[in-house]
Amino acid sequence: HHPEETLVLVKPDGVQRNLVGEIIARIERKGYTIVDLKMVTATRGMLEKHYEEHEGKPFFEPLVEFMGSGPVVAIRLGGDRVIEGFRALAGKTDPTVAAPGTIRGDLGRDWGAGVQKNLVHGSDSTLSAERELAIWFG
Ligand code: DAT
Ligand code: MG
Repeated sequence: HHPEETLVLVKPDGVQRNLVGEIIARIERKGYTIVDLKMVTATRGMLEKHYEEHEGKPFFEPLVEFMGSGPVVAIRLGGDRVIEGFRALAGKTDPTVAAPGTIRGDLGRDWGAGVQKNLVHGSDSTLSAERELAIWFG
């Protein structure tokens, strides 16, 4: 049992680029615990819920389409302050400017679709983590 849990997704670009092992290795080296893990192709319904805070924004539709374009790896990750800690490991949303040393900064770049292909998702608060873990792990 962990004091805090977060939802991590390796997005379709991470799976397609064979970076699942690299990303999981970084999470494990940091010391967090993989509590549960699965590969899943998300339904539109799941993605609309997952990204409900972004509904109505110009990038919402392409984001939902991209996230459903192939399988993702969903991870229930545990550890003290893991929500904040994984966000730090992931780096800034835009991989072009994400700091070297972070997942997005080391492994990501702009592939012509703006900041959409940024390899990973991590919940941004305890409330989001609870809500998102329910969507992906029931
Ligand atoms: P994060 O994934 O760092 O929490 P977010 O919650 O603001 O970022 O946005 C969710 C995802 O939506 C993000 O990973 C990539 C995409 N996105 C965010 N801002 C965008 C923008 N201005 N243009 C295109 N895609 C964007
Ligand atoms: Mg977010």
